[in-house]
Amino acid sequence: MKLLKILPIALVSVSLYAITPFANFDKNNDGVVTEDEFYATQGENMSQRAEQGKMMKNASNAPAFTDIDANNDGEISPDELKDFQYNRMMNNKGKGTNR
Ligand SMILES: [Ca+2]
Ligand SMILES: [Ca+2]
Repeated sequence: MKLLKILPIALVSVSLYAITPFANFDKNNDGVVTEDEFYATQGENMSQRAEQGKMMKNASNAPAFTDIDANNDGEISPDELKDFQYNRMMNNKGKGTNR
């Protein structure tokens, strides 16, 4: 039953970004996420998981700020985050890992 071992990893990598709400990223509540806020939140998520003893197998898969900032204005809007999370979910479902 290899599937049982693979599944939790897939769930973790999806949940990390699919479930993190915009408000978690937007530390100062100004309605946009800056690069600093983005990486600060990402760092918190990763260190939390490291503390729980789950090393980040998917750390290298972590999205870059520029992946989410679709219009390259240096800020992530709620829509940009939503689109990114949606696309990521679709990619995970449809293609799986094809590296
Ligand atoms: Ca902000
Ligand atoms: Ca933007």
